[in-house]
Amino acid sequence: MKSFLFSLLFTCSALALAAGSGAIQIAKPQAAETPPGAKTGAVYFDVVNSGELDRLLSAEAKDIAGSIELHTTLLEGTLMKMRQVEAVDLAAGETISFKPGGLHVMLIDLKQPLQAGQSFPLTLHLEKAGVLQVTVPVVKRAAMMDAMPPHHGQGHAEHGKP
Ligand SMILES: [Cu+2]
Repeated sequence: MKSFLFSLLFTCSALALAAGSGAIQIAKPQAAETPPGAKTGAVYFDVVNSGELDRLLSAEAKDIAGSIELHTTLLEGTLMKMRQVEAVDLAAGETISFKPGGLHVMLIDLKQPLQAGQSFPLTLHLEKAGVLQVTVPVVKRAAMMDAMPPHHGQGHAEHGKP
């Protein structure tokens, strides 16, 4: 009985992986290099949803970061502040951009600085598409599209921690 349950679970997760590679595609994944001693970093990408409405629920990269949160960036007065979001809606047929100054995947408690030229695996959990594996290259800050907002990497950004 136990082994039957196990193989059933295994089959389900294999199906989820196959579904994940279909309707949802992750394009242009990248993370900015971080200065020595930095405890946080951010991952950006485009989510191309060619299927029905889905939601990005969470992400993990256990070798790289102690924890990961989904963040959005809001302008409060003249200050750019990051806020954790529970999930990110991925509308049917839309491309949702995670980019500097907007939505991003926040790497918290980095185990080591991110160095340009490296890459690391990131696991994304989606409500319908299941589990997606993404390889994220680390790029030089200057190579990021547009300018990085000043709140990133300067130590005064809030991460919802006491
Ligand atoms: Cu953030």
